[in-house]
Amino acid sequence: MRTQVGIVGAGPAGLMLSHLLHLEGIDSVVLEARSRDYVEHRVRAGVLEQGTVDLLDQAGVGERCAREGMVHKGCYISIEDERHEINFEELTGGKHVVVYGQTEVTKDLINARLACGGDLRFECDDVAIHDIESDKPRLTYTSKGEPHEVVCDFIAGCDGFHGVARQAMPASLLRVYERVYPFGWLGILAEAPPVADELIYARHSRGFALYSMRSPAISRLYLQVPAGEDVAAWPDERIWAELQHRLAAPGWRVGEGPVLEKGITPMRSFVCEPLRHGNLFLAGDAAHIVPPTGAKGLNLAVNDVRLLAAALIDGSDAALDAYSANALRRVWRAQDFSNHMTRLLHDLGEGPFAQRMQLARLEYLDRSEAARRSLAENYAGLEATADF
Ligand code: FAS
Ligand code: PHB
Repeated sequence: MRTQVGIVGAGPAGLMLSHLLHLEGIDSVVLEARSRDYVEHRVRAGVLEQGTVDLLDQAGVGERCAREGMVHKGCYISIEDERHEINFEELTGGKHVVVYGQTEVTKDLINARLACGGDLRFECDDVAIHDIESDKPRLTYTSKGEPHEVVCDFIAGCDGFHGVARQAMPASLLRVYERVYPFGWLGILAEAPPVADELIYARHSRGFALYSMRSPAISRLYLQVPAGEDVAAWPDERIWAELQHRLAAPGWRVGEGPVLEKGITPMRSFVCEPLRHGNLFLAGDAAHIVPPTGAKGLNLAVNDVRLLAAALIDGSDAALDAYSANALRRVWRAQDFSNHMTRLLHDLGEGPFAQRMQLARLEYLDRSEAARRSLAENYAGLEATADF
């Protein structure tokens, strides 16, 4: 089998890349290890930057997001039981974010790919990457025990943090930067109509909490828990009781309901450089992980493939060479912002001085429009450009 771009992974990065290339007449094949059903129902991110929504629109896959997405002009920062709004629209001259589940973005992209004859292959086993330094890199995999090979001009590794693509980069060339946080997020999806009009990020002496949502019927909530915590230690009643504590506000209670999904996500900051070796390019979680406090994971993956698609469409050595540095510029911006939000709002376990520093930063955020504007422009998303 022959194609122009072989893509490993049918997450937001791989699917969006395949579609952007298709719109410019470039063929691609997407190899995905899991089933379509699994990929479409894997609960992850929920906040889309303006730039991500714009790109979905430009790519002709934004219609359902425009219809069902929840436009948020800001978010709340809650300190103990005091709530403060950060109004993105006022502070950024009109930008907002859209709450629309990653599951829905994935479904829309898969439908769009298949509607125009896209070559998506699910349940591919033993995907392997070969000859990335040649001008005919290859992908091999098995399907139902049958071996297959795809010969490509380029390979895009969009297979997430635990994929094979980053492992195919020569270890001697790869620079890795990592920070692991001593806590994680216990996340639940609940059949409980949201009772807040915007997300609530809560800094509380008992630990961080986040009130988010997916639709007018579904809430998405998170609690800071120690790293390595066993989800079995958190029966639903205990989760709700803790959420009520950390998200408390006068005359307001978290709306409770049946818990549909529950899981713990470890928190880390991770970047590998460079994002290209030979004809292998990395994008999304395959190359970098941000703590979800800044809601940047999905948005960074989409920004990477916006830049990678442009480079592959251009096809010149200069454009292909520039991809790594261009994408990493925004990756480090998002790393700094996500780390800042994580240190601002979590119980860091670093003692009383760190706690007072945190409260001083939160107090400054409340007092300074400049501080709020900086948070707002990073959260809503900085301008998408050819080199950033
Ligand atoms: P993805 O991981 O989404 O996709 C990679 C794909 O490659 C997967 O479908 C995988 O099955 C496939 N794959 C892996 N190995 C393969 C192989 N060997 N062969 C073939 N296919 C292979 N971000 C937020 O902003 N907010 C959140 O709340 C949030 N929650 C998250 C929760 C979890 C548990 C995780 C892991 C991430 C979360 N994120 C969140 C970040 C998330 O949104 C990612 O940034 C986003 O999924 C990145 O998209 P991709 O790079 O496409 O990687
Ligand atoms: C989510 O809705 O899942 C979500 C929102 C904001 C974050 C992280 C996760 O910062």
